[in-house]
Amino acid sequence: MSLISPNFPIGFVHYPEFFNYEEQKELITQVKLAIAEAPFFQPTMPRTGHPLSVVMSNFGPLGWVTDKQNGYRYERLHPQTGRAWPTIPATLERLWFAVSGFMHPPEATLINWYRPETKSKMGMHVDNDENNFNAPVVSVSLGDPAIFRIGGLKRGGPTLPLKLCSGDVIVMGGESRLCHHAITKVFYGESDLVPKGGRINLTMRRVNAVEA
Ligand code: MD3
Ligand code: FE
Repeated sequence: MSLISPNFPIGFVHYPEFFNYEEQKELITQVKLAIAEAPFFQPTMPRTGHPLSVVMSNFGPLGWVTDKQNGYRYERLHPQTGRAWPTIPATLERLWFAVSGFMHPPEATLINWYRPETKSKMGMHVDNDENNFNAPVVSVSLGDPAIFRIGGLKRGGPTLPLKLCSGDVIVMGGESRLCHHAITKVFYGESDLVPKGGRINLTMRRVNAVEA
């Protein structure tokens, strides 16, 4: 079932429990395999070098990275191992074609781990490091539930909350694609899905324009 809220920006769709528990376990297995090849790294803010509260890795031909020196960008190689990112699991690629309405494959799947030890959250931001805003962003939530908040195109306006639970999928297309959003709270310790606890979010994106 998909839910479209009348108060949310046009193009935002929520699929509560798109993946059942067994499928969620399988996705966690895929994440563990990927992390063995491409370990979680600590992203840091451009210029200040201040650490983000989540740790990250990626699947796909491109991975989103950030550090003090070079800031937010997509890279083909892991910042520490210098190796290519693991390929996007078939289950996620199938999800993309099922819900994105975009005929070209995703190029990047960011893996965010919200750790219980650091009580990770994510501040208000816009995803605009891509060169293709025609494609939506597709995200999968796994593990502890969280409060996601979405605002408008401009910073500082009103925001609306949505609780994201394990197995939920959200699609941010249309006008929602460039809206501000944040993870303001994680209910740590509620789920036993993630081996070391916390919440894993997988965010699939198209980075480059589609060639003619
Ligand atoms: C809404 N991740 O990685 S869900 C991110 O749960 C990010 O880890 C959050 O924001 C998380 O950038 C939020 C995904 C999400 C991604 C892109 C969006 C929500 C969005 C773009 C526009 C509006
Ligand atoms: Fe985001």
